[in-house]
Amino acid sequence: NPLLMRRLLTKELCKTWTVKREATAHKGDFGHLLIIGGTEGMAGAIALTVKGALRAGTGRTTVAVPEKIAPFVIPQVPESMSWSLPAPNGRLEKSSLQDKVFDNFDSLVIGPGLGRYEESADFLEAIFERTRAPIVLDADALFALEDNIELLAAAQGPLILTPHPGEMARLTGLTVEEVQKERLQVVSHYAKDWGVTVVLKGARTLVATPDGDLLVNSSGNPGMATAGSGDILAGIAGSLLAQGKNPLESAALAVYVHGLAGDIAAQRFGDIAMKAGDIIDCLPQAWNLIE
Ligand code: NPW
Ligand code: AMP
Ligand code: MG
Repeated sequence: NPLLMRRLLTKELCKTWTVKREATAHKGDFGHLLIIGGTEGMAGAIALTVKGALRAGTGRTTVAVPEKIAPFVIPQVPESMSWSLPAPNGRLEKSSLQDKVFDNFDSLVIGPGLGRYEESADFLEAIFERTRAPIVLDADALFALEDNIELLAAAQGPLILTPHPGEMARLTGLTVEEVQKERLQVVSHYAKDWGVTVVLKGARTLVATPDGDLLVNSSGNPGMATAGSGDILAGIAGSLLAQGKNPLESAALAVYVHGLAGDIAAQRFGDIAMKAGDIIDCLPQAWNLIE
């Protein structure tokens, strides 16, 4: 019974999980994250994901985008390295990966602004074949899994899925209303069934693991119901995976700090005016409260 296993995700819990930096630390100690996504018309989504990751302590970040949007994404994130990938018709597909080697990455994020294409499922599978690193699947990577959920089994390392209720409904075949009515049961059931960590977003975001852990977030506010909000969360979670945190801690700490940054942004700008970029700008203050 998931209701018996649930815990409140609080600042005190998160304080036990933050990554401590030794005086002699170097960037190699904090992992290398590869972020893949973006398409024409959604260059902003992938930029927000990278910015979220950069404000979560990753040692090194590489962003991989279709060549057409690379000139618009890369200048926004000078701290990140980049791959400008060939993308026929602007779509990332299997052949876009060429002979790229994935061995040096400690974690991946796939999906923000990726677009919804027939080629996307094969693209995902080709990435799964190339790496054992843990992966965050968000946004259009989740769309590619609709009717292809068995593809999850092809991943060689642990997965974190970060659906909003609409994406969870698509993944499960339930309606949004059914997902929302039984959020705790639904997220716990599918985390076990799929063997992955599932973050069901929205007011009181839930984090469920395959072995039955269930956390209920206590941070966040409706000002975060704005475009790009979730793209940032995916970057933070990927960053924590790169830093060696396990999927539960990465997902939960990302959810909490993202919500806390959202709460600070709502205080500063108001829940009407705040935009996703404000959540990024408030991440430093949020981390300072958790450390
Ligand atoms: P509705 O609207 O209420 O009927 P989609 P997306 C539902 C990129 N972005 N509770 C909603 O239902 C992303 O990265 C780019 C209940 C609707 O059916 C993706 O790649 C940006 N229902 C791509 O856009 C900024 C909810 O889900 C559906 C719900 C598509 O992602 C924006 C909408 O979701 C965006 O991040 C909730 N809490 N939340 C950029 N600047 O480049 C959602 N729904 O169709 O999955 O589309 O989330 O916008
Ligand atoms: P996405 O729909 O992918 O952009 O993700 C939206 C993000 O904003 C998720 O992290 C949600 O948990 C958060 N969010 C959206 N609406 C609310 C709300 N009413 N209360 C708290 N957090 C929210
Ligand atoms: Mg999203």
